[in-house]
Amino acid sequence: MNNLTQPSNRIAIVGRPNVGKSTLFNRLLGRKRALVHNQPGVTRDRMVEAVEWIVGGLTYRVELVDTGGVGGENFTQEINQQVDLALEGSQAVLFVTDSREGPTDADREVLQKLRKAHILDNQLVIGIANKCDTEKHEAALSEFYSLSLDYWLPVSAEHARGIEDLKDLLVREAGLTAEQGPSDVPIPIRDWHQIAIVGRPNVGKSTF
Ligand SMILES: Nc1nc2c(ncn2[C@@H]2O[C@H](COP(=O)(O)OP(=O)(O)OP(=O)(O)O)[C@@H](O)[C@H]2O)c(=O)[nH]1
Ligand SMILES: [Mg+2]
Repeated sequence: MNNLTQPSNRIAIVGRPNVGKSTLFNRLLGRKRALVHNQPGVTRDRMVEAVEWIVGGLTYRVELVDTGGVGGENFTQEINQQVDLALEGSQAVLFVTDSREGPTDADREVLQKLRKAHILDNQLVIGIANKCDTEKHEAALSEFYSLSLDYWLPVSAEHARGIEDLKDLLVREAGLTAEQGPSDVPIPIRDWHQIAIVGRPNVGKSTF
């Protein structure tokens, strides 16, 4: 956890192994904290980090929770407990899947277990069809609707696609609480045009 004070908005990221949970966690955090690897079962322990998001001109302090992949070979007691803990008190759950593989039996099994344990009863659950790196991958999205979650979003955690839409949805539907800031509310950067200053070293970019 970094030095932000007690955020009240908690969002947990769950799903079977290797679907990109930690990549999404890092992307939503804006920094690389969780280990990402192309082998399943990399995340073993729950990781909690706080971040500030600016959405619609308001600041939201959010607590993000990454979890170890559940299901299949890694459906260990230890990881299940981590997921239970992560989901406890969270306002929203991001259920991450791999859009390239479509909904798998493992996805269904994880969801079934979470539902059976009534773990998803009180939270907004957003399905994330991850690895939609290009528009063409989004065609697979409708296949996921049979999993009956509140929402499904096409996202590429690796290439930062769909991330702003996800934050907008979370703020709108999960009832996240904005900071009570009077006049110091920052203006969201994405409403402005951004200009990058580039050039070879020592030509005065920073002075400019
Ligand atoms: N093409 C593509 N690959 C991705 C994307 N997000 C994650 N990956 C890759 O998927 C693999 C698994 O990513 P992780 O973030 O470690 O997955 P995880 O769900 O945290 O895995 P576990 O911790 O093992 O459960 C890595 O090789 C990532 O680079 C994405 O949006 N597009
Ligand atoms: Mg991980």
